[in-house]
Amino acid sequence: MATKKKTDILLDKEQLKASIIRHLRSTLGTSEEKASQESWWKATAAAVNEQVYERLTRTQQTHLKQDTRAIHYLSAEFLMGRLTSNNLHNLSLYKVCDEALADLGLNLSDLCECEPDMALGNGGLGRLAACFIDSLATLSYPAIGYGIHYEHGLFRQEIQDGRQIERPDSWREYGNPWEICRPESVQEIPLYGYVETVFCDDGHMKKVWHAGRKIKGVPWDIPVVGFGGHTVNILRLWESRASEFFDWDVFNAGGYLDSQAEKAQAETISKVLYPNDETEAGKELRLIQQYFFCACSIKDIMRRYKRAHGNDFSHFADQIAIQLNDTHPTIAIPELMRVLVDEEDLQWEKAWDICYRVFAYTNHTLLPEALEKWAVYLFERVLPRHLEIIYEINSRFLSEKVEPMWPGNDAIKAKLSIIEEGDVRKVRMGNLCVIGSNKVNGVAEVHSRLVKEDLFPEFDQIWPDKLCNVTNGVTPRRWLLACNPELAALYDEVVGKEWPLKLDLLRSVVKFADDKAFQKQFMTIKRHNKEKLVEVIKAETGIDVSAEAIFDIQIKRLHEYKRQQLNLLHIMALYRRLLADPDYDMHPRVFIFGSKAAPGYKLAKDIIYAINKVAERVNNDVRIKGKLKVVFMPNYRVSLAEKLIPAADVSEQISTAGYEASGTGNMKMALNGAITIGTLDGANIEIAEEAGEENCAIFGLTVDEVKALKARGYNPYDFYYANSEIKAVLDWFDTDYFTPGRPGELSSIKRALLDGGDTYLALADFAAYSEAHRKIDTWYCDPSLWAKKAIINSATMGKFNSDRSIEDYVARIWGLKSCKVG
Ligand code: NBG
Repeated sequence: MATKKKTDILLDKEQLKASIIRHLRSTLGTSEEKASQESWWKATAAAVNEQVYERLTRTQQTHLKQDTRAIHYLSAEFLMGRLTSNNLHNLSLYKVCDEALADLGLNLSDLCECEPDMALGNGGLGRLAACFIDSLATLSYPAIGYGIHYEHGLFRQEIQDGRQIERPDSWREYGNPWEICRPESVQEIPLYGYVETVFCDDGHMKKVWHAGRKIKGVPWDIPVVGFGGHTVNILRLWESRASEFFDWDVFNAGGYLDSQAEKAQAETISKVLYPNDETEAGKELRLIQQYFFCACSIKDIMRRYKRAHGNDFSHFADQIAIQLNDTHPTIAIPELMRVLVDEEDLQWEKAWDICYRVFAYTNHTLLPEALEKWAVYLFERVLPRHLEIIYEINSRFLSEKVEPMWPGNDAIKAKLSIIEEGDVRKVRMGNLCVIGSNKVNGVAEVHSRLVKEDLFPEFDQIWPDKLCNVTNGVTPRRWLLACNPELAALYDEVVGKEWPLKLDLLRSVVKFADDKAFQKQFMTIKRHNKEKLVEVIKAETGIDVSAEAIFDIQIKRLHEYKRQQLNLLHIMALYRRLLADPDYDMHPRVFIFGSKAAPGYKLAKDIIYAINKVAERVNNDVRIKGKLKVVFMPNYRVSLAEKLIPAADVSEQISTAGYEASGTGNMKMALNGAITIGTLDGANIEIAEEAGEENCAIFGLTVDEVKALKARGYNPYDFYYANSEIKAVLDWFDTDYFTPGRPGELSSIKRALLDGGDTYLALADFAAYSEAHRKIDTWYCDPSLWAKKAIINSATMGKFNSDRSIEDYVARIWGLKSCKVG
């Protein structure tokens, strides 16, 4: 028998069983007789961790020895979801574990349900970061994710009488077996205070920041297991604690908040994730949160660099790449400048050269309200030295780059300046990011084009090679292998077991798209997934739906630009048609929503309420013979997405063209065999290119048409008066048809669509959307045609593997070498 290599998975079923029982007793302090499901889950995680830690150590030793360039991914959000099944799959231990637990009378998927989601993110941006660190480890790149160890992740959503209620999410109330505290790497972070100019003995001038407070940053490491289990990188999340440090002189001189409040503030920094993904919170706390995790991370990066290179910074930019995931970590740029200039005594030019080579920035949205700006007075108080550094960066930028290109042009200077003038002067974090980064990327082709043409055209003129594209991707390990085991097994059989690494291999399945036997296999799997979802829907909402129906799913944050309201208008229109003619020709359809609204976003919450009220009425109306059902799944999150996505027939991707930077749910649903009904926006365009436009239901205004319509002057009343169905549906909102005895409760939606100007052109796209739905219906009524389209969609999504995105980042931005762990 061949001897096992060091990297082989060492555990067999008996060993794993023994390890789980050992941990149940010695780590959890319980016994087989008494143990709860939760204890069994934790014991299982502990047993798996024996493998994980061993590989983690080996990875770290290898990286230290090889001393290769590493990527540091700074992100305020990492939406990790659950880790148990993911880690088991990536270690190739899932099957063994399943069998081991079955022997013990337990069920692995039940145990996985004990794990709370790590919901340390809002939506696409945070989930993308999670997919990226999975891919980085899978591809053996030295990488570390840096973020915030929020005590409470995104709120838990309850629905009461149709309305969203926010409840705190306490994901680690009873401990999380996948994280390790690292007190040996605690950092101290300064805040507030003042800056002093001192003259050194050698005559040069130096700035000294006397902090008013210091906050302790405690790192928690989450191992990130690459597929195949060779590389285990880490995600390092910082938790804030009050530090003993307190400067009475500064405190007395400044007359700041009382000391108790400041202590509480120290611990508040990592308490909650801001539940806005596309609006500015405008709070001091948020700026401090950003600075806190960036400063901790820069210190950590410095410590590790110095361990290998001492005070010789000439290799810094060769060794270190830092990616800024959106503008949230922008403050890392002036922080690195501060450390290099003030603490390491580097010349400004030298330090700037390093910074510029180290940083790159990803833009995730064009929505102006999401491009962060912080009041100058806030900076002055919280980060006085950083403000000086920002001024210096700005003045050099304006005189060295802008003035030579547009001599004497004050308008351009005002536009490109990091400082926005006005009643309240502001720091524009987006401009700072572009000026301080060597590359700036958008997240889908069309988005990157708009970043160049509309958002940063002058920056593109100054640096023609800086702005680029890296289309998003998703990890096929979580979003196919783990969440859709039957389809994964079918692909194993047909294309071999390499596809989770080389998703392009699925393309060879296209040749079976017409094969009746294969169609049957494929659609039987979809049917099973739908049947499982029927149970989940019943358990979560009490609503009965039939797996016979088309499952039409829209899952994403609630935002007007994503246009859940358009979906709702169409549902109401279908309902009207059915009421007018109960034999109206349509295949039974279940519309499923999953969505959280930012707590302060009133209209978004009204839309959730309206969906639920329409659902109540529609679902209980016997006249329509069950042809239409509407389901709002409460508390949409990663683990729920894993159940919804494999069961989707239709994927709703209906944003106003030009507004959805990319989307990633669109990729996941298509990969699992759903057909996209979508606009030519974000990654939908590339999905349609890959799958073929004939296999998607593309509709609506294009980016250029949206711009043209807006330029002409869009009047939603034109559509209201011209289209009797639109008028009838909108007028319905003013009645009490859906809210008996309470007319007008849903009127805010009509108002936003008419008097509010319908910013996102829902009425303009309604007719085309409705037409696209008819097309979907016709296709579905031809099972073989539908199966063919579904198969082609799934088989052609190879491009949207996040491994491909990472390879693009490596080639276009980071210049890393992979580092195999033996
Ligand atoms: C989101 C976009 C999505 C995109 C993700 C990941 C923000 C600010 N942006 O379209 O809205 O898929 O980022 O890039 O959350």
